[in-house]
Amino acid sequence: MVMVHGEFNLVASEQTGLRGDSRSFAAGMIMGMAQRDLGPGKLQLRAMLSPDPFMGPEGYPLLLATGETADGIDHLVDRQHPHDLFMELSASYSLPVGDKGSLFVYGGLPGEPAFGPPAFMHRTAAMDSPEAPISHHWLDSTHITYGVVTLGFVQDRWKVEASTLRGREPDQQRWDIETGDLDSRSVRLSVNPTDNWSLQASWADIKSPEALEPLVDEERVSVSALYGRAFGSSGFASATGAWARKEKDGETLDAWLLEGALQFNDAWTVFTRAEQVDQAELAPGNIYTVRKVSLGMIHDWRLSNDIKLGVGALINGFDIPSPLSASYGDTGGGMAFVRLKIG
Ligand SMILES: [Cu+2]
Repeated sequence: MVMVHGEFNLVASEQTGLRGDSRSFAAGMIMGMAQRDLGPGKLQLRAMLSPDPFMGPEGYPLLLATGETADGIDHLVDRQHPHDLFMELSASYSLPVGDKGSLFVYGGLPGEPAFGPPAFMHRTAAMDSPEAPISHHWLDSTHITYGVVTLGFVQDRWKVEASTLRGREPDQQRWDIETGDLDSRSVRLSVNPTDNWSLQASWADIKSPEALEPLVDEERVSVSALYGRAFGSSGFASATGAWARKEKDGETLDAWLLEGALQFNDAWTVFTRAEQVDQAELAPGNIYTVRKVSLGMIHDWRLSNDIKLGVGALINGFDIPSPLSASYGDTGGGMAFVRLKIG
């Protein structure tokens, strides 16, 4: 079996205030998956590529977002970093065990270790929004990890996994493949109590994630719940609730996320997200709890069975405490976008 899926967004983004900026960019991904029986089990190969490197090393403006670097010298602040060209190149092999169980091994260069909810671009409640969450570096930024091996066991509705991984985040060279020791680890327990719910709790011990702070290690914990069900004849309703904690340099930093999407029918989808993050990088030396909400919609036109063209927009609201708020001025923002969805 072979499957291909692609999604491309052309986005015009504006973030207002003293630390805002505006720019247009292309984002998205193309994903291919192949699966076949091999011996007593199943082999799966996955490749996922992103056009993000074309944005340039500084990514796009996103107030209150931090993480990674554009030049290897300064932290990216109030911007979302571009993703690497290779988001995933992985192989996995799973072996049935007993009646409802299976044992699997997964390796990726890059790949996604067993930590957190699915990355935002793969969550049903988030995938219609072209905007990255500001909680990305708490919940799901490990989705591109250059070197990961995971061993997992599935029993009916339960799954337990353990990963060994390279802790360092991708560097500012977005076109290459990086290597290094698998110096970090994570574990995750997941359960789908009903067909509508998917819950997970996970923990990670990450060695030297940031190139600019090589002596700082991080411990992360996350808990999340995903909900989904059909809506009307062709729509869906979906939601994510997540919390994560980062322990770093003696500091405890929490992030909360709630997001939802409602597809009324084949044409109309509304989506929303609310986040609260304890941010230590917006004003070095201080921790501020900042909040953001987004609300958007998209209208799709079906061009063929497998291809949809959509036009959408979203608006942002920010809540920034003083005295930090003085450096931001009058914040606001939004995006307008055109999307091509294939497969
Ligand atoms: Cu990411």
